[in-house]
Parts: sequence; structure tokens; C-alpha cells
Amino acid sequence: KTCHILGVPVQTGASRKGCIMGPAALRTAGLPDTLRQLGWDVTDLGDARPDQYQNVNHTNPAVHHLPDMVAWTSSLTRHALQMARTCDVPVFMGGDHSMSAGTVAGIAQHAAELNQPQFVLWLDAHTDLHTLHTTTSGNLHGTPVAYFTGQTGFEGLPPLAAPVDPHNMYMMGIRSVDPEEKRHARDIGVTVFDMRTLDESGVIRPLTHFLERVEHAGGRLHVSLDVDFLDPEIAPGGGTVVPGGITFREAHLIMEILHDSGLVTSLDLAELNPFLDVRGKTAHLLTDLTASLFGRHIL
Ligand code: DIR
Ligand code: MN
Ligand code: MN
Ligand code: MN
Repeated sequence: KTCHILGVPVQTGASRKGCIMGPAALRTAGLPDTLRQLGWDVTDLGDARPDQYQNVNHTNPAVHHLPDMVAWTSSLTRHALQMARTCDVPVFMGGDHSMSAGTVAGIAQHAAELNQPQFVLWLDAHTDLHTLHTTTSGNLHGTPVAYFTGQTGFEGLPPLAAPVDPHNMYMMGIRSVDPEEKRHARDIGVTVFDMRTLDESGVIRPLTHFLERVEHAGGRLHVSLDVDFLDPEIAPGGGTVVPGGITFREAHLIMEILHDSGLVTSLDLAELNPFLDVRGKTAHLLTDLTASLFGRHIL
């Protein structure tokens, strides 16, 4: 099986600088070689670059670095589509989570070409469901889900070839949601397994339920992993960490179950900020979680 890896050194969607070093840290932690040792045919494509910057203005004065997001989104949509056409499982090493506006847009376009429904598993403390109008922080890493599900309020961003159906969108680990995002999540019908739900039911039941849906629909599955999905104790290398996150074993178990399903067709590793990490701890954890997703077994 083939895996193409692309670095996405974007940091302008976040409030704190440092995600630009994410791809370098994941390479330093040995991500490509780790997947090779598991038997995968891995090609590291190097780092992507944004397209030419255009002047884009916006009426929401909080919004910052919109031209960067536009330029990255068009570039990454193209890259993701091409990677999905040429390998079994594309992996995108971020970069802040604004990257997923482009990666998921391109991946979903490929699913549409194959006439298969695209599913997305969003592993994050946040829903990232703001539009350019509802964001109060102006940090555009809080907007990719609303963009790639085709919501209005993204003037200036590339039009979507194939929006993801919000009903095919599942979120886990959620524990920090702004009021406008709450309304939006309810209105468009994404499924949110928040931390309270996971505390009560564990991670296995909701995940298995979701995977059965993907399987029955004959769908393709993109997994988008934000560092702050994980508890800050085990993953300090993120700019917007939130206490009460997923534990080390829960995270590995999710990856192991995802692997056994055989359904995952693409992956984002988002929000690693090596400048805030502690001796590569978070970079190594993301590498090990990716290894579990790609078939590393304890026995
Ligand atoms: C918050 C935080 N909802 C915002 N979002 C983050 O700024 O829009 N997403 N950190 O990852
Ligand atoms: Mn996120
Ligand atoms: Mn987050
Ligand atoms: Mn539907």
C-alpha cells in the first residue's frame, strides 16, 4: 500500500506562531520511516507552498490573514486531489487547522469522482465551525469545517467542487464550543460526541457506530486530528490546548480501531506547535498515533 506525505507549513490561521515548524518536527520524530517500517510504500513529497496571494478584504474586522488562507486553500485542494488520485492514503502534516479547508476540499472532490460518499472524522477539542462572519477571534483555524461542508459566509475562498455532507461528519473530543458554533452544529446536523458523551459511553461505542455507517454507505473516510483533541498532559505542543482531553490509551485505541476497520483513506495531523512542545513529546506522540493508525500492533 502506498502513502504520500505532504508537509503543510501554514501558521497564519492560528493565534500563536510555531505551526510552521510542524512538518519539520514530524519528520524529525521519524514519521515517514515509521510508516515504512510498517510495510508501507512511503513517498515524502516535501512541503507545499501557498498559491499567489490576492487582495481580499472582509467586513469582519476580527478576521486576519484571509489572503493566506485563500492562497493555501487553493494550493492544498489541488495537492490533495492529486495525492488522492495517485496513492492509497495521503497524509498531510500541518500546519494549523486552516489547512483542512484545502485538504478536505480536495479529498472530497476525489470521492465525488469515484462516486463514493466522503465521511470525515474530526478529532478536536473544538468544532472549527465558524464562518468568516461569526468568528470573534478572527483565527481562521476555527473555520475549516464550515467551509468544506459548503456553508455560506466564505466570500473570497475558492468555490467548492464537492462539499462534504454535514450528515457524514462526526466529531469526537469536543469540549470548547463558541455560542455561534453551537447553533451552527445543530442547524447543519453534524454529529458531535462531546467529552461528556465519551465520559459516559467510552470511545468504542460511538466510533464503532460511525464506522458501521461509513462501511454500509461504501464511503471514504478522512480523519482530521488536531493536537488539542489530546489531553494537554500528554500533548503540550499545541497553541489552544484545553484540559480534560483524550488520554494516551483512548487515543491509541481509536487509532487501532480505525486501522482494523480498513476504512481510512486520508489523514490530517494538525496544530502541532513545536515551539510550545516539550522535547518533541507531542511530535513523537503524533508519530506513534499515526503508526497505530497504519497498523502497528502491540503484539
Ligand atoms: C475558538 C478556538 N473557537 C476560535 N478555536 C480553535 O478562535 O474560533 N480551534 N482553537 O482549533
Ligand atoms: Mn481544530
Ligand atoms: Mn482545536
Ligand atoms: Mn444528508
